[in-house]
Amino acid sequence: MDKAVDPAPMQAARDTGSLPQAAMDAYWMPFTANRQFKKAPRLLVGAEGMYYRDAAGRQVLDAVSGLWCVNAGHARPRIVKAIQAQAAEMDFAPSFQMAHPKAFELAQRLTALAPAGMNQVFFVNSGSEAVETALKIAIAYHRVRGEGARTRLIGRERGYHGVNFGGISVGGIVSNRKHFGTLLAGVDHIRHTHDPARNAFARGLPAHGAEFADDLERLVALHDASTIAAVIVEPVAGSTGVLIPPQGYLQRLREICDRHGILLVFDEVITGFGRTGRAFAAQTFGVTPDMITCAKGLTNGAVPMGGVIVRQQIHDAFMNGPEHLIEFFHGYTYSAHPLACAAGLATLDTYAEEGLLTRAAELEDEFADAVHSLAGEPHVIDVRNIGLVGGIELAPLAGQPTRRAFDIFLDCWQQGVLIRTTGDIVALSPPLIVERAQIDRIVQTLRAAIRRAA
Ligand code: PXG
Ligand code: PLP
Repeated sequence: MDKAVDPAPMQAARDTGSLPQAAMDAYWMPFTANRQFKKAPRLLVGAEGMYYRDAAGRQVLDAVSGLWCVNAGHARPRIVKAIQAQAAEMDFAPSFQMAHPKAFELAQRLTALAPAGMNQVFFVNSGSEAVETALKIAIAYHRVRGEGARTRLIGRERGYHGVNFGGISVGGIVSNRKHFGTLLAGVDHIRHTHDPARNAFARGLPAHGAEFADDLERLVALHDASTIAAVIVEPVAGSTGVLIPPQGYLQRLREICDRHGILLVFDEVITGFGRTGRAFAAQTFGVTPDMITCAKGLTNGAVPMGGVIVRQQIHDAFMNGPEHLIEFFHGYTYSAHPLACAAGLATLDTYAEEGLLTRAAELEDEFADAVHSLAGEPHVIDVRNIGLVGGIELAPLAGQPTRRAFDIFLDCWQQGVLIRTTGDIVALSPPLIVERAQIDRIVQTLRAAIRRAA
């Protein structure tokens, strides 16, 4: 049977601002209400700086850095040129038993941004792969040191660590887990840190809840430390709806891990590259983990890439045995892809030249004032902020959870502002180049949408 193929969906989109139904059939969209979307598609066709252009030619202010990744804003010329030049010079280089110079250069530049002692990086292609890689490094690390019984992995309720099996196993978002069977064995979770009864409308780090870290002691008592390889947490939980760590919480988690020989992994896929006011949230909070997973902002979202930044001594523990043998049986075809490395180098140059990795700290107070001005609007039950991240939690519409926030998302889109919602929480995370007037426009658009919402 012949399959009808629309010859030029892009042209159709340009001409009509939309796509014929048939042209949308074959694409099974990720994390999307597919049927609803295809009835009223929201199509982006261009991007520059703080703005997207949609298929109807409208400018849309990007209040979420795409998906938390375009930290330097869109289509930055330096990054565009670097990708174009690399594609022409060398499209691909195998990364197993071979390498290209930019991979080493990017590893050096990236680890230079990381906390002291974190001098090694393993390249992957996404945050999800970074998480799988970190979990595997943790288990294998204990094994090469003769502690092969340390295989248990600990995550946290409401955590998001991507969508692969390891990541959803340590993750704590029910809808991402419940469809997929028994997941990875030997995983447990500490409790989440959300405590609106004590912390609602806190600015920055909430005052209460350092003791939630002690939940790790409960799991140590239950499983014994000798069976636990690692704990993985997001320093700021993003996907679940912007949960800021209580004051002292991450320090306490670090202390408990140290006491019991457990590795601490910070999943900085969202918090990395300036989102909280320093290169990494580890630096913002003054807590150094054993591994940092990153992705997204590493290439400004322009080419898929992730990495696991690892303490020197963890890497060194693998460098044993005969030198002709592979030390770590892991890697991806596209690890350290030349286009990604070129994009990464140009991205780090852009961050450095424009001071973007600390810009969120400079704007933090004004951004906090702006988002906290939404307290008191209808349905708003909490506002949270850190760096250039804001979370606005709404009371759900009775009997229709997520509906209110999604309607607000659609309203903002119609008004030309792209926000992000998860459950009934609105998340804001604009590119780090955002101007003050744009912060005002984002918040005023959101305010009007909240007031209009059912
Ligand atoms: N860890 C964390 C902490 C993340 O936030 C991943 C891992 C997975 O990364 P990849 O590149 O495999 O998607 C993420 C990704 C949202 C949203 O709006 C968040 C993410 C991705 C898409 C949407 O909350 N986080
Ligand atoms: N599946 C098959 C059959 C493969 O040959 C490979 C890689 O060679 C993979 C999956 C993994 O692909 P990637 O390295 O891009 O993750």
